[in-house]
Amino acid sequence: MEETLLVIKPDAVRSGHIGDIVSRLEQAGFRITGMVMRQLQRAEAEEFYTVHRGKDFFSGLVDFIISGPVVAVRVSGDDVRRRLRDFVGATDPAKALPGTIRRDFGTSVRMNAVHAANPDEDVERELNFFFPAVEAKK
Ligand code: 3AN
Repeated sequence: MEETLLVIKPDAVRSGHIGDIVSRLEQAGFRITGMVMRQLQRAEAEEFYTVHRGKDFFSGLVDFIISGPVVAVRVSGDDVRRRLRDFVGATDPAKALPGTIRRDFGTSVRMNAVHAANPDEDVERELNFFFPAVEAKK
């Protein structure tokens, strides 16, 4: 069984879509195994998005993700890393397929409602960022 991470971004939290997004996940059969609301500090956000350091959109991305609280959701199931990415839709909401979360709740490439961990990057690192593994008992 796989685990992956979805983050409901500040735009979707502000517009009151936490429940809609969580509900859609459940209706589609995704199993939610963790959830936490956090206000990220700048240094934490820079660390979370470390793979994008140096890109022209990096500072705008960090400014946006710390502009309000986010909700991190751990999702578990067979092949969920790939399936959740499909469910979320393309980075640009205008190009995302009908019925996807970004198409319905995103408003721009930056304000695209959710982040879904990229299966080609370090999903475990992203999960640990929001859901740190409890240290094993000695
Ligand atoms: P995705 O989240 O679809 O994997 P990435 O990894 O290319 O997309 O980009 C990470 C995040 O950075 C995106 N979710 C988006 O919010 C933001 N982003 C990507 N490209 C741009 C851009 N050209 N302008 C503004 N923000 C961007």
